[in-house]
Parts: sequence; C-alpha cells; structure tokens
Amino acid sequence: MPTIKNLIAREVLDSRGNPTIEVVAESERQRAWAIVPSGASTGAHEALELRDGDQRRFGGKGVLKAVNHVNNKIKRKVRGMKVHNQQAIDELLITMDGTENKSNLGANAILGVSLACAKLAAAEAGVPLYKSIGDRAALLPVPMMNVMNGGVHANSGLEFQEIMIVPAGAATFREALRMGAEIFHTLQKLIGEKHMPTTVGDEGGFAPPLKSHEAALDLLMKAIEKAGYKAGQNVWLALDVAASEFYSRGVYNLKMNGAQKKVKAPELIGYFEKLVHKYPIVSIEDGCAEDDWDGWKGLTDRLGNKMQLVGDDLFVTNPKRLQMGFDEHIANSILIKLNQIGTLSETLDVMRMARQHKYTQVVSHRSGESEDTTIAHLAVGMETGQIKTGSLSRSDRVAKYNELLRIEEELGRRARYAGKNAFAKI
Ligand code: 2PG
Ligand code: MG
Repeated sequence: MPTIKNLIAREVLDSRGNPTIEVVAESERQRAWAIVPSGASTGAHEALELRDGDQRRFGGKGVLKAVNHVNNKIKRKVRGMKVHNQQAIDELLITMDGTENKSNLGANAILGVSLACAKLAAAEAGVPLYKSIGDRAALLPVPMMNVMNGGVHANSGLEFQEIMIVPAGAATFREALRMGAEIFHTLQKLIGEKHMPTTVGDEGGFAPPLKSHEAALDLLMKAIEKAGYKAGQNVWLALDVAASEFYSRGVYNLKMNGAQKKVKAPELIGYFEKLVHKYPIVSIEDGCAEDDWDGWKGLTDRLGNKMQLVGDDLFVTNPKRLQMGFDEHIANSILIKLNQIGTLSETLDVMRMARQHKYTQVVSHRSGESEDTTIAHLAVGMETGQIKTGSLSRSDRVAKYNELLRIEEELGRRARYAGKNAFAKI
C-alpha cells in the first residue's frame, strides 16, 4: 500500500493575478499537484479562504499562512497515511482544523491537500482522476458557457453576472464545444459592429456596455442564429443572476426593462418570468439572494416546475444548507464548488445527497482559476451531466474544456454526451 511521503505547498498566481495555493503530494513513486481556485462573488456561508492580510504583500491577499500550514502542521500528520484512503485524509484535515468553516487551517490549505492526495491516489492506481472517482463513469457534461460577463466579474454595468449558452442539442461534447466557440466568435463580430469593446471579463466572456439585460440577451440570440444554430432547439440560454451582489435589506437594485429599479423579490421574480417567456432560458442560478429564503420560496413556487433553479451562494456546497433546501422545497439544482466546502470527500457526499433528492448538479469553476482541470474530472466521474467553466477564451477556462475533449476521446465508444437529458425541464 503506497503512502504519502511528502507534501509541498507554494504560493502561485491565479487567473486574476492574485496569489493562491498549489500543493504537491508525493509518494515513493508518484507525485501529483493541485491549485486551489478563488471566487469574487463569494457566498457569505462558504468555508474560509485564508489570506495573510499583510498589506505589504499582494495588497493583503498573500496565502503564506495557508502555505505554512501545509508545509508544517499538515505535512507532519499526513505523512505516512495510505494514499488511497481519501476519507481518512479528509477527516484528519477536518479534525485538525476543528472549526465549522475551516478558518483555522484555511479551506484553501485543506482543499489543496485533499485534491493533491486524490490525484496522487489516481496516479498510483494508474488511472485518470475521473475513473478513480467513478470507475464506470462515461457521461460527458453539457457545458454552460459564460459568454457575457457582468456583475462583479466585469464592468459592463449589467447586474446579471453571467449570461451563458447551453449547447445541449449537440450529439457529442466535441460538437458542443465547437458550437460554443462559433457562437462566441459570431458574438464578437456583432459587438465589434456596434463599435463596442470586445475585451473580456474574468471568465473570458464579453462585457460590452449595454443598456439592459434584454439588449444582451437579444445580441446573444442574434449571434446564435448568425452562427447557424436555433435557440431553443440546439442551443439554450442560462443565467447566473448572482443576486446576493445587488441585494440589501430586502431590496434588489438592478436594471429591469432598461431602467434602474429597487424592487422586492416578487417583482424580481415577475421580471424573470417575463424573460423566461421571451428567451429560451433553461436555468437560473442564484435568482434570489443567499439568505432570502422567502424570495427563493416564491421563485421556486413560480418557476421551479418550468426550469432549473440552481443554488450557488444559497447552498454553498454545504450539506446543512442543501438539507434546508430539500425541507423547504427550495430550488431544484445545486452548484458544486469544491472550495466552498473544502475537501473532496465532503463534496462527493453533497453530490450524492443531491442525487438522492433528484436535484440536478452543475460542477463549477470559480472566477479566479488556474491550469488545474480537476473539475472536468469531477463532472465526468460523478456523471453530473452539467458543468460551468466559463467562456471560449482564456486558457484558465478552456483548459477544462480541452480536458473534457481528451476524456471523451479516451472513453471512445463508451462516451455519452448528457445533452438535453441533463435538464429535467427542457
Ligand atoms: C459563480 C462563480 C463562478 P465566483 O458565482 O457561480 O462563475 O463566481 O467564483 O466569483 O463566486
Ligand atoms: Mg454563481
């Protein structure tokens, strides 16, 4: 039985140029690494990302404390553990930390170790990570591609954080990716024709200064058509509203029908209903704020039987919050982000829980990413059928799509594309 011989942590940069932690795990014969991502529209109930707060380095964003925790305390305890016993490794990390939100060692330190060890175990077994997660897994996810960035990810002036295309009508993942790229480039041309900048936001999507969310949706519909596809037949739309970011004390402050408005949840939901009526939107993420359970209840009652309603900031990949969702019949889907909870084992548990309750799952990147492609493996290994990992530009986003291409090819005839079946409500 191979054991963990060494852990090495270091401070590296993420896709926004902010420091993050990389962990290398070594056994006698193998080594594996993982880089932890970082959010911007972070949910209030997420596990804690430990930052140094030392203003003399990276504006306080350094992660040397987390790095030191791995290189000292954690390494001492993890050394000698069996590589394949992920559960025991993760439990040790949780116990060592001893807090509810992993604020002691830092969820970034903990996740780096958890993932590096998982990859080391896969390397020792001589299989790719997706196979060591799900031995017989062969389902390629439908990508939700964030081609229009807004909210806190870009300064477009639009509150909706993400407007995504969903090529669920493709026959294979490879074809879905091509469709996405073609639509992305057509959209680029259309924005250029309007003499607007085609520079991109944090997740590689465009962020033109449009007057309304409808204008963005119209432009995207046009791009789909011009690229030769049919919206509502082979490509659909999805939103990440990220409503917590424009919510304060019961009031949502956003552009609706082209004008800045301050509204309560029922009016916001009415606005979504209007949009859903007009555009082929199959999924809305964080339509209400993270602690607005009443708003969420109304949203689920009014739209939950028509479409996918994804809880991101709402559930934060946390079993307790997800259980509240089941109990109150709130949302019908969960966004899965490893660093919201902090270990692979806990993430897999939440995913199993969601499956049992027939909530769909979308494995997700963070707005601050890296060359690490773990989430592609997680989506296939757990056969979630959906992934969101940004636009069709910038290597931190495209790296995940490229990894999915490799996995699809490796699976050969066994590979299946989740397609429309991934969405209970298409
Ligand atoms: C989200 C994510 C990823 P962030 O809100 O879904 O798109 O953004 O990582 O900034 O929380
Ligand atoms: Mg989100």
